[in-house]
Order: sequence, then C-alpha cells, then structure tokens
Amino acid sequence: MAARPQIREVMASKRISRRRFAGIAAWSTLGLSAPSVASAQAGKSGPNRATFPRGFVWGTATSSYQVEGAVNEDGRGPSIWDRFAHLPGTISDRSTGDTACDHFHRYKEDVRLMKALGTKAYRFSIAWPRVFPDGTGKPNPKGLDFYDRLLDELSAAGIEPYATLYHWDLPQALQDRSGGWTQRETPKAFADYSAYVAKRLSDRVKCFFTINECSRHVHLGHGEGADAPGLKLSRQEQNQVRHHIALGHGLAVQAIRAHARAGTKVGPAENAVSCIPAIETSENIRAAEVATRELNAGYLTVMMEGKYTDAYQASADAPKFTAEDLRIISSPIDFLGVNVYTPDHYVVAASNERGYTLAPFPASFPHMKAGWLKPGPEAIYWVPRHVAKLWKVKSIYITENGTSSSDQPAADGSIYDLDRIMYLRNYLTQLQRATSEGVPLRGYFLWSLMDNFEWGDGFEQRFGLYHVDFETQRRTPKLSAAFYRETIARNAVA
Ligand code: PNW
Repeated sequence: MAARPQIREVMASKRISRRRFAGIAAWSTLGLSAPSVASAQAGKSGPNRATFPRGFVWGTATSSYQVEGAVNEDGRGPSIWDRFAHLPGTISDRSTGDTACDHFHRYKEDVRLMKALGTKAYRFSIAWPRVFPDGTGKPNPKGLDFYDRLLDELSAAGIEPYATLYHWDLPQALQDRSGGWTQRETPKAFADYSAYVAKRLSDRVKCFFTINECSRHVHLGHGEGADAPGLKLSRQEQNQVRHHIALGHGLAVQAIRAHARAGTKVGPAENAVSCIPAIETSENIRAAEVATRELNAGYLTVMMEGKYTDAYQASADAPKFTAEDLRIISSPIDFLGVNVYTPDHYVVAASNERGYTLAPFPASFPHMKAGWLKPGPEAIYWVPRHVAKLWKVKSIYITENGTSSSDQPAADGSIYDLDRIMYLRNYLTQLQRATSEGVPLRGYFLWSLMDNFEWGDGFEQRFGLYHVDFETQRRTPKLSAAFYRETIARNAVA
C-alpha cells in the first residue's frame, strides 16, 4: 500500500496534520458549496449548442471487488481475484481487495457522496460469489441482501441503479472445477446466475450490463497473466476464452429477457478497441471504421453482426464455434456500453489489403499517471460515432471514462487534481461534440466515484473523484469532484 506512506510523507513535508488535511479539503474550500447561479441559468436557457441533450444521464461507476471489501461476510465465496491478489508478486503494493473501500459497510455514506455530486445514476457490479458462493447450484440466501440495501438507499436518494453482472470476480470454484472461461460450463453458469439476479432485482434495476471489458479480462487475465486468473494461454486459447465470454453475454441477455420484468434493458460494457482517424479526412474516417470492425471482430462485431469477420475466421488463431453459438451471441441488445479511456490506434488510410495503417505512437506521446493511459479526447467522440454508424446502434452509454492522478494534497490540504480536470474537460468536450451531431448517447459514467483497489496496481493508481484514506476510510472530495458537480448542474462542460 505504497500510496499511504506517500501521502503521509507529503503531509509531513508540508507540516499539515492528518486531521487538518481531512478537515480542510471539503466542498467549501473547493469553491463550490452550491452550483453557481450562472450555471443554473445556463441550464434553463433553451437550446444551446454547448449543452448535452435534455435528460442526459450523469453517473459514476465502481465494481464489486474494487470497492466492497467484506470478502467473508454473509456467506460470500472466494473469487478468482481473492485467490490472485493473495499470491506473492501479483499486486504492485502487495495489497488486496479484502477491505478495499469498505463500501459493503459504508454504502450509505457513499450514496451521499453521489448525491453531493448531483449524479442521477450509479453503475456498480454484483459479486457473483456472493450470490452463488460455489458458482452454481444453491443460491446463498443472504447473497443479495447487500444489494437490496444498496438499491433501497439509491432509490431514496433518487439515483438510478445500473448493475453490471460480471466485473471479473468469477467464483473460484468455477475456475477450479471447470477451468473458468476456458470451458463452456462457465457461460452456462453465468446465464443461471444472471437469471436469478434478474428475477430478484429487476423490480428496482431497469438496466443491466452483462460483462465488463471482455477484452481486458481475456488479454491480461488469460494472456499476460497480470490479472486473475493469472493464465498465460496461447492466442488461439485466448480467442476461445473470448468466444466463451461472448457466449456468456448472449446467454445472459436471453436469461434476462426470460426472467426479468418486462421492460428491463440489457447490453454489454466493453472497452472497444478504439480507432481514431489520425487526421479527419473522409478516407481516414472510413479506414478507422473498417479498423474498428476488424479489431473488435472477436467480441463486439460478432455480437452486433452475428458472425465473425472473414479475416478473423481465416486466422490461424480463430476460435471453434457452432452456428447456434453465433445466434446466441448476437441476441438483440437494448444499448451498447463502451468504456473509453484512451485511443488504442490512430488510423491512416492506406492502399494495402486491409485498407489502413495503424500509426505507431511516438515515444514522446504524453500519458497520464498510468503509463497506459494516453490522453486522446477524440476517442470518446469516435468510438460512439463508429459503433452508431457501423451497427446502427440506437442507444449508447459511456460506461467508464476517467483517469488516475498523483493526487497529492497541497499545503492547504486540498487535492487540486488539475490533470484529471484537464483530462475530463477535454473528453467531455468531445463527448458533447458527439451528442450535438446526433450520436445517440444516453449517459456517461465517470470512473470512479472514489479511489479504489486498482487491480494489479493495488492502491497506487487513484481514479476517484473522492480521495480515500485507506487507513481511516475517510472520503474527501478532490477539485475534480467540484468540476464534475458543476458540469452536471450546467449540463454542459464546466
Ligand atoms: C478498466 N487499458 O480497466 C476497468 O473496467 C476498471 O475496473 C478499472 O479500474 C479502470 O478501467 C481503470 O483502469 C482498464 O490498458 C484498464 O487499456 C486498462 C485498460 C483498459 C481498461
């Protein structure tokens, strides 16, 4: 937990006590006790080219293993992340999600934090091993109690829940018994779990996301071994895992249709491989669309088109599948959720066989605190525009966007996370550009409400609008929280 000593050092060097730090850095010192008058008026003054559409959904996002803690409470079984985080050498600061943000016990305070931002939506995930500790079989009678309490609290606060069914915390029993997503038992088990949750919670949850970021789960979890379950499979085996996850998504869509209340909506939450025209010429834009379709062939494209692309099928690493699988995978969805952090590729049109070149990133290209997070605000414009155009998607959510920052407290104790504000301002400006052109964006979930367990980076990468002191569990708004609150109040970039 290297982040903690780091903050302690900073505070010591600036001669501020822990108490002063926590006390000072509150809303008032951040210049916003209430949204400004100018912003309130801006929201009312009729159509304005700079505003977001009326009813645009502003929210924040978290996931179960990253915030809940309470890993042994109410009969929860172990997940692959519990096992993985406890192995030596897996987490940079040797931390685990055992306690994380203790959200399991502090959810009431956390809902108040959401309310203070003015958010009207919250995306969280349900921990499968709380509900089915053994992966399948008999549900834990207490498995959904925590989510019942959370949903009631959200409802009292006027915050709409958006529940993700799987954010990588597979029951360890399924990994041990049947090889997790490498085998076809897991998609089937996921459908049964989804059916159970849909039946129980769809009186209050109107929107479900099936699986969060299949591509990272495959790449880092099953290819690099850097995420749970820590496997290093061949490319073909990874594509087979991807196929099984896609199948799990499709079966879950069907399970929700069959077991949830009428009108319940469902879709994926995927970090689509983002392809940005390097220069916005019609040739490059077309090339970036072609690249988007091809580079997402193993997941989003098959989900939307019901078949793998010719090039993907022809590759030596293609998965094995049946025609029935493809029908299930392409079960109609109600919306597409995309997590957009960074441009994956800048695309230039080319007269080669595929029609494009992926420009290599120069070594001098900037990055945020996390080395992988290159700021390319146009990504949040192009990803929704490409998917709307390629697949005639009628409803799109940005299910995650945000950045980590070093987030050191200043002399007055506040966290002036100007780099996060810069990042958000630029991305939201591009998002507004998309909505103003009619790209059917319905909402935006900022990652994240508060600092949390950032997987292999432990507590060393902080993505929150609220700073969390992981020793005391104290939450403190950063300046970016005030920025987001002002943006929501104006329904326009602040
Ligand atoms: C997402 N990349 O992960 C996850 O959905 C969250 O759980 C996570 O905390 C958040 O983003 C911040 O990292 C990603 O390398 C991590 O492109 C890395 C990448 C993409 C997504």
